[in-house]
Amino acid sequence: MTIDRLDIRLLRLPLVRYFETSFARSYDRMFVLVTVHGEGAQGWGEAVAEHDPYYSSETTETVWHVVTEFLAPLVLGRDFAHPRDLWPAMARIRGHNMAKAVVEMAAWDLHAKQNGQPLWQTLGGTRRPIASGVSIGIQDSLEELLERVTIEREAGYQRIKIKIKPGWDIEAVERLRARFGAIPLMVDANAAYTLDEAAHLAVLDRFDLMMIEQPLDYDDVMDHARLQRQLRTAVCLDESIVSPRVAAMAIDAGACRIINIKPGRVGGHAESIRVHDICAGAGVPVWHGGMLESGIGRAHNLHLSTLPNFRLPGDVAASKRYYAEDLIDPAIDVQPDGTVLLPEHGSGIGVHIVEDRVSRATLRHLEVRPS
Ligand code: OSB
Ligand code: MG
Repeated sequence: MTIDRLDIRLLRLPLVRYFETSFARSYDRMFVLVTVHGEGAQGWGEAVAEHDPYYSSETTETVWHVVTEFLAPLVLGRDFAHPRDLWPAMARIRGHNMAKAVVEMAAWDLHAKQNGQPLWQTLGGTRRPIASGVSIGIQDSLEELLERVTIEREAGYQRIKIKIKPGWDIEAVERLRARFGAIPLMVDANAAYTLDEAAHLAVLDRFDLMMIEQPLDYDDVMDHARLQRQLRTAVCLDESIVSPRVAAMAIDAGACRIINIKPGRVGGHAESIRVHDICAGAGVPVWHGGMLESGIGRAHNLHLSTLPNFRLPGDVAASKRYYAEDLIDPAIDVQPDGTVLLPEHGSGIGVHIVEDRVSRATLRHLEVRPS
Protein backbone atom coordinates (compact mmCIF):
# COMPACT_ATOMS: atom_id res chain seq x y z
CA MET A 1 0.00 0.00 0.00
CA THR A 2 1.32 3.40 -0.96
CA ILE A 3 -0.32 6.60 0.24
CA ASP A 4 0.14 9.23 -2.44
CA ARG A 5 -1.95 12.00 -0.93
CA LEU A 6 -3.41 12.90 2.44
CA ASP A 7 -6.32 15.26 3.07
CA ILE A 8 -6.84 16.81 6.48
CA ARG A 9 -9.98 18.67 7.53
CA LEU A 10 -11.06 20.48 10.68
CA LEU A 11 -14.81 20.17 11.25
CA ARG A 12 -17.44 21.40 13.66
CA LEU A 13 -20.76 19.68 14.29
CA PRO A 14 -23.36 20.96 16.76
CA LEU A 15 -24.44 18.36 19.36
CA VAL A 16 -28.15 17.51 19.56
CA ARG A 17 -27.87 18.05 23.32
CA TYR A 18 -25.06 19.35 25.51
CA PHE A 19 -22.70 16.75 26.97
CA GLU A 20 -21.21 17.37 30.41
CA THR A 21 -18.39 15.47 32.09
CA SER A 22 -16.53 16.20 35.32
CA PHE A 23 -14.19 18.42 33.27
CA ALA A 24 -16.47 20.43 30.93
CA ARG A 25 -19.83 20.95 29.24
CA SER A 26 -19.83 20.96 25.40
CA TYR A 27 -22.48 22.13 22.98
CA ASP A 28 -20.61 21.15 19.84
CA ARG A 29 -17.80 18.90 18.70
CA MET A 30 -14.70 20.02 16.82
CA PHE A 31 -12.71 17.22 15.22
CA VAL A 32 -10.16 16.36 12.55
CA LEU A 33 -10.78 13.99 9.63
CA VAL A 34 -7.96 12.46 7.62
CA THR A 35 -8.32 10.87 4.18
CA VAL A 36 -5.48 8.84 2.68
CA HIS A 37 -5.46 8.16 -1.06
CA GLY A 38 -3.81 5.23 -2.84
CA GLU A 39 -4.41 3.41 -6.13
CA GLY A 40 -7.72 5.20 -6.65
CA ALA A 41 -9.10 4.21 -3.23
CA GLN A 42 -9.58 6.37 -0.13
CA GLY A 43 -9.28 5.51 3.54
CA TRP A 44 -10.88 7.65 6.24
CA GLY A 45 -10.02 8.27 9.88
CA GLU A 46 -11.43 10.54 12.57
CA ALA A 47 -9.24 11.94 15.33
CA VAL A 48 -10.79 11.81 18.82
CA ALA A 49 -8.90 14.87 20.12
CA GLU A 50 -11.25 17.63 21.24
CA HIS A 51 -10.94 21.40 20.94
CA ASP A 52 -9.80 21.73 24.56
CA PRO A 53 -7.02 19.72 26.24
CA TYR A 54 -9.29 18.55 29.09
CA TYR A 55 -9.79 14.84 28.40
CA SER A 56 -6.24 14.52 27.07
CA SER A 57 -3.34 16.85 26.35
CA GLU A 58 -3.94 16.56 22.60
CA THR A 59 -6.29 19.00 20.85
CA THR A 60 -7.62 19.37 17.31
CA GLU A 61 -4.84 21.90 16.68
CA THR A 62 -2.02 19.66 17.96
CA VAL A 63 -3.39 16.85 15.78
CA TRP A 64 -3.36 19.20 12.78
CA HIS A 65 0.19 20.32 13.57
CA VAL A 66 1.62 16.84 14.15
CA VAL A 67 -0.14 15.21 11.18
CA THR A 68 0.82 17.90 8.67
CA GLU A 69 4.35 18.67 9.90
CA PHE A 70 5.60 15.31 11.11
CA LEU A 71 3.40 12.29 10.29
CA ALA A 72 2.49 13.04 6.67
CA PRO A 73 6.18 13.20 5.59
CA LEU A 74 6.80 9.82 7.30
CA VAL A 75 3.98 7.97 5.55
CA LEU A 76 3.48 9.68 2.17
CA GLY A 77 5.00 7.93 -0.84
CA ARG A 78 6.29 5.00 1.22
CA ASP A 79 5.33 1.42 0.47
CA PHE A 80 3.72 -0.32 3.46
CA ALA A 81 3.09 -4.07 3.26
CA HIS A 82 0.41 -3.79 5.97
CA PRO A 83 -1.23 -1.00 8.00
CA ARG A 84 0.35 -2.43 11.15
CA ASP A 85 3.67 -1.14 9.76
CA LEU A 86 2.58 2.49 10.19
CA TRP A 87 2.91 2.49 13.99
CA PRO A 88 6.64 1.58 13.97
CA ALA A 89 7.20 4.02 11.09
CA MET A 90 5.85 6.82 13.31
CA ALA A 91 7.72 5.74 16.46
CA ARG A 92 10.26 8.55 16.35
CA ILE A 93 7.49 10.95 17.32
CA ARG A 94 6.82 10.70 21.02
CA GLY A 95 3.26 10.80 22.30
CA HIS A 96 0.56 12.32 20.08
CA ASN A 97 -1.31 9.01 19.96
CA MET A 98 -4.48 10.64 18.65
CA ALA A 99 -2.61 12.17 15.70
CA LYS A 100 -0.90 8.85 14.96
CA ALA A 101 -4.18 6.97 15.31
CA VAL A 102 -6.10 9.05 12.78
CA VAL A 103 -3.46 8.42 10.10
CA GLU A 104 -3.05 4.75 11.01
CA MET A 105 -6.78 4.05 11.10
CA ALA A 106 -7.30 5.74 7.74
CA ALA A 107 -4.58 3.44 6.38
CA TRP A 108 -6.42 0.35 7.73
CA ASP A 109 -9.57 1.50 5.92
CA LEU A 110 -7.59 2.07 2.71
CA HIS A 111 -5.88 -1.33 2.95
CA ALA A 112 -9.17 -3.14 3.60
CA LYS A 113 -10.78 -1.35 0.64
CA GLN A 114 -7.86 -2.18 -1.65
CA ASN A 115 -8.36 -5.83 -0.68
CA GLY A 116 -12.15 -5.65 -1.03
CA GLN A 117 -12.55 -6.74 2.60
CA PRO A 118 -14.68 -5.35 5.42
CA LEU A 119 -12.49 -3.77 8.09
CA TRP A 120 -13.55 -6.21 10.83
CA GLN A 121 -12.09 -9.05 8.81
CA THR A 122 -8.80 -7.22 8.17
CA LEU A 123 -8.60 -6.54 11.93
CA GLY A 124 -9.12 -10.23 12.73
CA GLY A 125 -12.57 -9.94 14.29
CA THR A 126 -15.74 -11.96 13.84
CA ARG A 127 -18.84 -10.46 12.24
CA ARG A 128 -21.52 -10.03 14.89
CA PRO A 129 -23.85 -7.36 16.25
CA ILE A 130 -22.11 -5.26 18.91
CA ALA A 131 -23.68 -4.72 22.33
CA SER A 132 -24.13 -1.03 23.04
CA GLY A 133 -24.44 0.97 26.21
CA VAL A 134 -24.93 4.72 26.56
CA SER A 135 -22.96 7.40 28.35
CA ILE A 136 -25.21 9.97 30.00
CA GLY A 137 -23.65 13.27 30.98
CA ILE A 138 -24.13 15.33 34.12
CA GLN A 139 -27.55 17.04 33.96
CA ASP A 140 -29.00 20.21 35.46
CA SER A 141 -31.09 18.15 37.92
CA LEU A 142 -31.58 14.58 39.13
CA GLU A 143 -35.11 14.66 37.66
CA GLU A 144 -33.60 15.32 34.25
CA LEU A 145 -31.15 12.46 34.77
CA LEU A 146 -34.03 10.05 35.51
CA GLU A 147 -35.76 11.29 32.35
CA ARG A 148 -32.63 10.73 30.20
CA VAL A 149 -32.18 7.22 31.57
CA THR A 150 -35.85 6.41 30.86
CA ILE A 151 -35.41 7.51 27.23
CA GLU A 152 -32.24 5.47 26.70
CA ARG A 153 -33.68 2.38 28.39
CA GLU A 154 -36.64 2.57 26.02
CA ALA A 155 -34.22 2.75 23.07
CA GLY A 156 -32.91 -0.66 24.18
CA TYR A 157 -29.34 0.12 25.32
CA GLN A 158 -27.83 -2.73 27.32
CA ARG A 159 -26.19 -0.67 30.05
CA ILE A 160 -26.34 2.82 31.42
CA LYS A 161 -23.23 4.78 32.31
CA ILE A 162 -23.55 8.08 34.09
CA LYS A 163 -20.87 10.70 34.47
CA ILE A 164 -20.08 11.53 38.08
CA LYS A 165 -18.08 14.13 40.01
CA PRO A 166 -17.98 15.22 43.67
CA GLY A 167 -21.49 16.50 44.43
CA TRP A 168 -23.06 14.47 41.60
CA ASP A 169 -22.41 10.86 42.54
CA ILE A 170 -23.94 8.86 45.38
CA GLU A 171 -27.35 10.49 45.36
CA ALA A 172 -27.58 10.13 41.57
CA VAL A 173 -26.81 6.40 41.74
CA GLU A 174 -29.20 5.96 44.69
CA ARG A 175 -32.03 7.59 42.73
CA LEU A 176 -31.34 5.44 39.66
CA ARG A 177 -31.38 2.22 41.70
CA ALA A 178 -34.59 3.30 43.44
CA ARG A 179 -36.30 4.05 40.12
CA PHE A 180 -34.87 1.40 37.77
CA GLY A 181 -33.88 -1.49 40.06
CA ALA A 182 -31.10 -3.90 39.12
CA ILE A 183 -30.27 -2.53 35.65
CA PRO A 184 -26.69 -2.83 34.34
CA LEU A 185 -25.27 0.45 35.64
CA MET A 186 -21.80 2.01 35.85
CA VAL A 187 -20.24 5.40 36.56
CA ASP A 188 -17.41 7.38 34.93
CA ALA A 189 -15.58 10.05 36.97
CA ASN A 190 -13.09 11.21 34.32
CA ALA A 191 -10.43 11.59 37.01
CA ALA A 192 -12.50 13.79 39.35
CA TYR A 193 -11.38 12.25 42.66
CA THR A 194 -8.22 11.72 44.70
CA LEU A 195 -7.17 8.74 46.81
CA ASP A 196 -8.13 10.75 49.93
CA GLU A 197 -11.74 10.25 48.85
CA ALA A 198 -11.48 6.43 48.86
CA ALA A 199 -13.96 6.09 51.74
CA HIS A 200 -16.47 8.25 49.88
CA LEU A 201 -16.05 6.17 46.70
CA ALA A 202 -16.45 2.97 48.74
CA VAL A 203 -20.04 4.06 49.50
CA LEU A 204 -20.71 3.20 45.84
CA ASP A 205 -20.03 -0.48 46.71
CA ARG A 206 -23.60 -0.62 48.04
CA PHE A 207 -25.08 -0.21 44.59
CA ASP A 208 -23.69 -3.22 42.75
CA LEU A 209 -22.24 -1.17 39.89
CA MET A 210 -20.63 -2.96 36.93
CA MET A 211 -17.57 -0.74 37.41
CA ILE A 212 -16.29 2.72 38.26
CA GLU A 213 -14.37 4.22 35.34
CA GLN A 214 -11.26 6.36 35.86
CA PRO A 215 -11.94 7.65 39.37
CA LEU A 216 -8.41 9.07 39.90
CA ASP A 217 -5.90 11.12 37.92
CA TYR A 218 -5.53 10.74 34.15
CA ASP A 219 -1.90 9.63 34.28
CA ASP A 220 -2.08 7.56 37.44
CA VAL A 221 -1.74 3.80 37.88
CA MET A 222 -0.48 3.25 41.44
CA ASP A 223 -3.17 5.19 43.32
CA HIS A 224 -5.78 3.27 41.35
CA ALA A 225 -4.16 0.04 42.60
CA ARG A 226 -4.40 1.34 46.18
CA LEU A 227 -8.01 2.35 45.58
CA GLN A 228 -8.98 -0.97 43.97
CA ARG A 229 -7.79 -2.76 47.12
CA GLN A 230 -10.29 -0.68 49.11
CA LEU A 231 -13.27 -1.21 46.77
CA ARG A 232 -15.47 -4.17 45.98
CA THR A 233 -16.59 -2.46 42.77
CA ALA A 234 -14.32 -3.11 39.77
CA VAL A 235 -12.17 -0.18 38.68
CA CYS A 236 -12.04 0.35 34.89
CA LEU A 237 -9.28 2.50 33.44
CA ASP A 238 -9.81 4.82 30.47
CA GLU A 239 -7.52 7.92 30.43
CA SER A 240 -4.59 6.09 32.12
CA ILE A 241 -4.29 3.35 29.49
CA VAL A 242 -2.20 5.03 26.79
CA SER A 243 -0.25 1.98 25.56
CA PRO A 244 -0.02 -1.81 25.73
CA ARG A 245 2.84 -1.39 28.23
CA VAL A 246 0.75 0.71 30.61
CA ALA A 247 -2.14 -1.75 30.22
CA ALA A 248 0.15 -4.63 31.28
CA MET A 249 1.51 -2.54 34.16
CA ALA A 250 -1.97 -1.59 35.38
CA ILE A 251 -3.14 -5.21 35.32
CA ASP A 252 0.02 -6.38 37.14
CA ALA A 253 -0.39 -3.71 39.77
CA GLY A 254 -4.06 -4.60 40.31
CA ALA A 255 -5.08 -1.06 39.34
CA CYS A 256 -8.17 -2.21 37.43
CA ARG A 257 -10.26 -5.29 36.61
CA ILE A 258 -11.65 -3.93 33.34
CA ILE A 259 -10.15 -1.79 30.56
CA ASN A 260 -11.81 0.66 28.17
CA ILE A 261 -10.15 0.71 24.74
CA LYS A 262 -10.28 3.83 22.57
CA PRO A 263 -8.00 3.43 19.55
CA GLY A 264 -7.34 7.17 19.46
CA ARG A 265 -5.95 7.08 23.00
CA VAL A 266 -3.53 4.19 22.38
CA GLY A 267 -2.38 5.13 18.85
CA GLY A 268 -4.63 3.24 16.44
CA HIS A 269 -5.95 -0.20 15.59
CA ALA A 270 -2.67 -2.15 15.85
CA GLU A 271 -1.97 -0.85 19.35
CA SER A 272 -5.62 -1.45 20.32
CA ILE A 273 -5.29 -5.09 19.23
CA ARG A 274 -2.17 -5.40 21.42
CA VAL A 275 -4.00 -3.95 24.44
CA HIS A 276 -6.95 -6.23 23.67
CA ASP A 277 -4.69 -9.30 23.54
CA ILE A 278 -2.82 -8.44 26.75
CA CYS A 279 -6.16 -8.09 28.55
CA ALA A 280 -7.45 -11.35 27.04
CA GLY A 281 -4.32 -13.15 28.23
CA ALA A 282 -4.82 -11.80 31.75
CA GLY A 283 -8.56 -12.57 31.85
CA VAL A 284 -9.43 -8.86 31.91
CA PRO A 285 -12.53 -7.99 29.83
CA VAL A 286 -12.46 -4.89 27.64
CA TRP A 287 -15.14 -2.68 26.11
CA HIS A 288 -15.00 -0.02 23.44
CA GLY A 289 -15.05 3.58 24.64
CA GLY A 290 -16.51 6.51 22.74
CA MET A 291 -15.56 10.13 22.18
CA LEU A 292 -18.77 11.53 20.62
CA GLU A 293 -17.54 10.40 17.20
CA SER A 294 -19.27 11.09 13.92
CA GLY A 295 -20.25 8.04 11.87
CA ILE A 296 -16.71 7.72 10.50
CA GLY A 297 -15.00 7.20 13.85
CA ARG A 298 -18.04 5.29 15.11
CA ALA A 299 -17.75 2.80 12.20
CA HIS A 300 -14.07 2.19 13.03
CA ASN A 301 -15.05 1.56 16.67
CA LEU A 302 -17.71 -0.99 15.68
CA HIS A 303 -15.33 -2.93 13.45
CA LEU A 304 -12.70 -3.07 16.20
CA SER A 305 -15.37 -4.21 18.70
CA THR A 306 -15.72 -7.51 16.78
CA LEU A 307 -12.55 -8.81 18.48
CA PRO A 308 -13.47 -11.53 20.99
CA ASN A 309 -12.39 -9.91 24.27
CA PHE A 310 -14.79 -6.96 23.78
CA ARG A 311 -17.08 -8.72 26.20
CA LEU A 312 -18.94 -5.78 27.73
CA PRO A 313 -21.30 -3.27 26.03
CA GLY A 314 -19.40 -0.37 24.45
CA ASP A 315 -20.03 3.38 24.13
CA VAL A 316 -20.96 2.81 20.48
CA ALA A 317 -24.48 4.24 20.52
CA ALA A 318 -26.60 5.49 17.60
CA SER A 319 -25.47 8.60 15.68
CA LYS A 320 -28.74 10.42 16.37
CA ARG A 321 -27.97 10.69 20.09
CA TYR A 322 -25.16 13.06 19.11
CA TYR A 323 -25.78 14.69 15.72
CA ALA A 324 -28.98 15.71 13.93
CA GLU A 325 -27.33 14.81 10.66
CA ASP A 326 -24.38 12.41 10.63
CA LEU A 327 -21.62 12.63 8.01
CA ILE A 328 -22.60 9.14 6.84
CA ASP A 329 -25.81 7.83 5.30
CA PRO A 330 -27.38 5.66 6.51
CA ALA A 331 -26.45 6.75 10.03
CA ILE A 332 -25.53 4.19 12.67
CA ASP A 333 -28.57 3.08 14.63
CA VAL A 334 -29.35 0.87 17.59
CA GLN A 335 -31.55 -2.24 17.33
CA PRO A 336 -34.42 -2.79 19.79
CA ASP A 337 -32.24 -5.38 21.61
CA GLY A 338 -29.52 -2.76 22.27
CA THR A 339 -27.06 -4.02 19.68
CA VAL A 340 -25.59 -2.08 16.78
CA LEU A 341 -25.05 -3.72 13.40
CA LEU A 342 -21.74 -3.33 11.56
CA PRO A 343 -22.00 -0.90 8.65
CA GLU A 344 -21.77 -2.94 5.45
CA HIS A 345 -21.84 -0.42 2.62
CA GLY A 346 -18.95 -1.86 0.59
CA SER A 347 -15.53 -2.74 1.99
CA GLY A 348 -13.35 -1.05 4.64
CA ILE A 349 -15.33 0.80 7.33
CA GLY A 350 -18.44 0.17 5.20
CA VAL A 351 -20.07 3.59 5.30
CA HIS A 352 -21.25 6.02 2.65
CA ILE A 353 -19.75 9.43 3.44
CA VAL A 354 -21.97 12.32 2.38
CA GLU A 355 -19.43 14.71 0.88
CA ASP A 356 -21.79 17.64 0.92
CA ARG A 357 -22.30 17.28 4.69
CA VAL A 358 -18.56 16.99 5.21
CA SER A 359 -17.96 20.20 3.23
CA ARG A 360 -20.65 22.11 5.09
CA ALA A 361 -19.10 21.17 8.46
CA THR A 362 -15.52 21.85 7.31
CA LEU A 363 -13.76 24.93 8.70
CA ARG A 364 -10.36 24.24 7.13
CA HIS A 365 -9.01 21.78 4.56
CA LEU A 366 -5.47 21.02 3.38
CA GLU A 367 -4.10 18.56 0.83
CA VAL A 368 -0.67 17.14 1.58
CA ARG A 369 1.42 15.40 -1.10
CA PRO A 370 4.91 13.85 -0.97
CA SER A 371 7.53 16.62 -1.15
O1 OSB B 1 -14.61 9.35 29.29
O2 OSB B 1 -15.57 8.00 28.00
C1 OSB B 1 -15.24 9.16 28.29
C2 OSB B 1 -16.88 11.58 25.83
C3 OSB B 1 -15.87 12.49 25.65
C4 OSB B 1 -14.69 12.33 26.33
C5 OSB B 1 -14.53 11.26 27.20
C6 OSB B 1 -15.54 10.34 27.40
C7 OSB B 1 -16.75 10.53 26.72
C8 OSB B 1 -17.91 9.67 26.92
C9 OSB B 1 -18.91 9.64 25.79
O3 OSB B 1 -18.16 9.07 27.93
C10 OSB B 1 -18.98 8.33 25.13
C11 OSB B 1 -19.79 8.41 23.87
O4 OSB B 1 -21.00 8.26 23.97
O5 OSB B 1 -19.21 8.63 22.79
MG1 MG C 1 -14.27 7.49 30.27
